[in-house]
Amino acid sequence: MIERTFAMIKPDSVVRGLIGEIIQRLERKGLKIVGMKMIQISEGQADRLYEVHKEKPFFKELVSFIRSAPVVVLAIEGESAVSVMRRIIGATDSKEAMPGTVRGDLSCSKSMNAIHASDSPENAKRELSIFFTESEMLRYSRLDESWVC
Ligand code: FUP
Repeated sequence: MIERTFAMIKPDSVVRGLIGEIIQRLERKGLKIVGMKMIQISEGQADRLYEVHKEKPFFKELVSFIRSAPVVVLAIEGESAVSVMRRIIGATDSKEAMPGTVRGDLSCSKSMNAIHASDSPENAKRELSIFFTESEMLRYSRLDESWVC
C-alpha cells in the first residue's frame, strides 16, 4: 500500500554536510519526496514532535539539540513508506544500528542520530501535520514508479 511518512534530517547531519548523502539514499530506494523544507524548529514544534518523551530525563536535551541548527523536514511517499523508512534509518542508538542503515553508516550517537522517521502510520499523519499543510505536499509521478516495487 502506498503510504506517506514524515522524516527529518537532524541538526548533526545538517552541520556535517550530509543532507545530500541522506536524501540520495532515500531517492535511490524509490521513495518519492513530496514535500521538503529546511527550517529552524520552533519550541512549539519540538514539543509537539516529541510529546511522548515529555516526561523522559533526556527531553530537555533532545529539544535543545533539535533546535541547535536547522533541520530538513521531508514528506515521503512510497510503498509501505513507514516501515521502509524505519528500516533505512536503523536503530535509535547509532552505535547499535546495522551497517547499511543511515544511522549505522553515518552516526555514532544515540541522541545525535542523524535522522528521524515516523514509527507508525498514525504518528506519520500527526508529525506531517506539524510541519506541512496539505497543499505543501505535492503530486507528481516519478518516471521509475512502475519499476521500483
Ligand atoms: P526513534 O523513533 O528511533 O527516533 O527513537 P525514539 O522515539 O525512542 O527517541 C526519539 C529521540 O530521542 C531519538 F532520536 C534520540 C532521543 N533519545 C535520547 O536522546 N536518549 C534516549 O535514551 C532515547 C532517545
